[in-house]
Amino acid sequence: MVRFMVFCLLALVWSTTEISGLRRGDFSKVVKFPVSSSSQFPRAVISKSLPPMDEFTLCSWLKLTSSEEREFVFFSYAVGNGGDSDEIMASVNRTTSTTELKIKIANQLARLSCATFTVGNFHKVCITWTSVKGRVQFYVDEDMCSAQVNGVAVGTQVRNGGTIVLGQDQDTVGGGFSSDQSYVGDLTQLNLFDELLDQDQIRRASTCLSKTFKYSPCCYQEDEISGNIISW
Ligand SMILES: *[C@@H]1O[C@H](CO)[C@@H](O)[C@H](O)[C@H]1NC(C)=O
Ligand SMILES: [Ca+2]
Repeated sequence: MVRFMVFCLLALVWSTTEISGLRRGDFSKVVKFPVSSSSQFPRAVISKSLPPMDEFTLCSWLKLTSSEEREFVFFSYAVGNGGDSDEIMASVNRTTSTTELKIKIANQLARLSCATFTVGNFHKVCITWTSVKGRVQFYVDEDMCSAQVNGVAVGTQVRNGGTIVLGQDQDTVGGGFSSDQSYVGDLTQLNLFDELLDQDQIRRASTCLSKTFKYSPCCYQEDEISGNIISW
């Protein structure tokens, strides 16, 4: 068990590394995003094309290690050519009084303040969206964060063929980064499903069902489910 944990805690620092074929059990368990003032660094690009999606569930373990009051973008997927073409952008936004989770889908924003998300600890964050009524739900650890948000990108589809970047916001496809939106901390087990997971499935999606390691990012269990689009 100890060896397994050590293996899990091995970390890599990426700058402009291309990550291909993320799979469960890969060496690259945790990506560390150190503090940087460069607008280019740190970031990681996943070479993976997404299908068009009219609903999705995005889950990731996040440990934000900065208490700066600003936005920290952990996932961005951009399609098209130029402009602020956020097809999907997910972030944590900290202020003195709140920590909110944000997602932009087709450039439309949903945000929710989630008291259970704290700096310096690993949390499993899941965000679901469906084009039906444009409903967005945020989950931290095993619980849904208060109310759902409606009216986000109603009746639209997330387009295929874009580029996924972890740890930075793309204002253009594969570029347009800014240091004041960069993610600072650890990120692991990012899973993307082109389906709307329900509460029970959310619990099983990269959730450590093992009691001992409940809030550790490294505890795969038999009945855990992983993303059919991105599986880490
Ligand atoms: C962060 O949250 C605050 C408070 O809700 C808000 O005023 C601010 O615009 C947000 N920043 C971003 C980048 O969304
Ligand atoms: Ca930006």
